Amino acid sequence: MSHSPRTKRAATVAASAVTALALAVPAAQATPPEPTLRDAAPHDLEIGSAVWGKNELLHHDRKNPRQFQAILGDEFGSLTPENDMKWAELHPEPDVYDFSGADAVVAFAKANGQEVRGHTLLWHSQNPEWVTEASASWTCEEARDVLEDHVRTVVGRYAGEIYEWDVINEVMQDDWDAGGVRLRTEANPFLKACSVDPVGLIGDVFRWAHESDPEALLFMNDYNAEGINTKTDAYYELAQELLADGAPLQGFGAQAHLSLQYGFDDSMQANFERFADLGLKVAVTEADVRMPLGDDGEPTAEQIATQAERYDGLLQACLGVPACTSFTVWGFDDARSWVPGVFPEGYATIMTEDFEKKPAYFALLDGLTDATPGRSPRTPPGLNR
Ligand code: 9MR
Repeated sequence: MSHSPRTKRAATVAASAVTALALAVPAAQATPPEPTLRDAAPHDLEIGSAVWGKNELLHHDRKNPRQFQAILGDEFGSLTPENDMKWAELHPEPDVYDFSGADAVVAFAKANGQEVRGHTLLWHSQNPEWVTEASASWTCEEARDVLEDHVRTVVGRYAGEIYEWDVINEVMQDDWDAGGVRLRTEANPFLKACSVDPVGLIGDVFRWAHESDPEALLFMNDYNAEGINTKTDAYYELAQELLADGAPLQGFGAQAHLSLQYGFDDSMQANFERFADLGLKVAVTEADVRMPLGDDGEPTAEQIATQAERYDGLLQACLGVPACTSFTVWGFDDARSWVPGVFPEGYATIMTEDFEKKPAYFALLDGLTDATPGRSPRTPPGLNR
């Protein structure tokens, strides 16, 4: 499947909607359809959302599933399976794969003319029990075999259907972890088994993925990776090492899980630029902006306004770098956000539980609308990047 030129939502959808409206009401009273994020986005930038295929597309676990799906299809040009392509979901037993959730996301995307970001192939979290148990005694050779089989099976199955893959996720420790910023050779079972040469293993994971789907852009991805800091310095070094070794690394993703408890790192665009200067694409892969809420569970007016500014700051850093190919929010409504389950914070997404658009939504819409050729450094339509 060819990914370019990127198709904006089929004009026929809008046309048929207009026809239906015209039949229903006199033309003078017909209101034009509201603009959407995907329609406002520059032609060389995908605006995406995470979606949990098993819960939201197959089983409809949460409220207003029809409205949720309508918005998901209308507003976004790209989908990331929030959990469906992780090991625990996809590969629950050594010889058992369950593609149901992932297939549902890919099918929904196809039906709605959307791209899919694959997430993720090598991570220390959400691994099935059999991996955790077996890894205690793995040799590096055994770990490599298990990983190679998984990568080739999964990437091969969706070859041609995925435009970007988060190949490695959160492989770097944080400042505050024991040992500081360095590869997670303890928490990640595969890197642990191959701790003698973890970079060699990572390079091979990129090679296996590339051989299985030569069209997909292959990314490294992490949180706390927005600005220039010790963690992104380590990624910058890792990227150079992998590229020098000929590994098909093609992108750097900053997750962008922000909280209003902390400031905004103004070095984000400069960080993206240094990775772009290495020849990589860059992306905002999991944006949300959470905040501590009052006793009534509500944000203040000031928090709501600051949240909109933060979303805009993330978007502008991406828009300012032509190599930024996608901007994905980690879910678009508060009812489905991962945040309240994990933090005593909330209100992290761009729409309320009832799909009311927040100022953060309009900040994104305005930012995308303004990013037309001539008013931003993005490539004019028709020119190859
Ligand atoms: O949103 C995901 C949530 O439903 C899962 O329970 C959680 C498990 O770790 O993973 C969440 O997604 C994470 C993503 O895969 C990687 N970056 C951090 C995201 C939020 O935790």
